[in-house]
Amino acid sequence: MEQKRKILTLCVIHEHPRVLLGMKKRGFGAGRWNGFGGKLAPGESIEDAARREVREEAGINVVSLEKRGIIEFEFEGNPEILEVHIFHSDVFEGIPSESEEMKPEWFHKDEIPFDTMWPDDIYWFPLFLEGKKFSGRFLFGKDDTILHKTLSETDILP
Ligand code: 6OG
Repeated sequence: MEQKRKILTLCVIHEHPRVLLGMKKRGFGAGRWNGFGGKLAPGESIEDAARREVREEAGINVVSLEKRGIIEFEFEGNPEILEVHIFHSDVFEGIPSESEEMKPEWFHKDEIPFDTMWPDDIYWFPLFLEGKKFSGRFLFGKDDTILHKTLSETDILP
């Protein structure tokens, strides 16, 4: 079966010891807290898409931006691969504000609401908060349960 790959961005603002997450109000992942991000516009670089999505969804401009991870997500029975590029930012301009898609809120790093996040987040967030780089792959089954996962630290990310 041919596998279709879709590139997505995900940016978490980490102003130690707090992180900015958004409650997704509609679409894929609605009802979950997550970083800010989405699909690339035609001709757009991954980093430019990450900046644009944070601006559109949280109303702020990221000044620092560092890629920290790439995770591939697959859903059983669906040939599509979601390749999510995860970014860290600790300097930004503006005040986070609610958009049509996301309601931003700060969380202390020890009180991240993993119960209402994608189930993969609990595995990679600790690496992210420690400043590590990582790559991995998650296969989800029915009810978004994790059927298979690989996750490892890496020095190089494309
Ligand atoms: P739109 O399709 O709304 O962007 N995303 C995921 N994030 C986490 N933490 N876990 C997943 O496991 C994810 N799958 C997708 C990427 C969707 C946003 O959700 C992220 C994008 O930031 C399956 O444009």
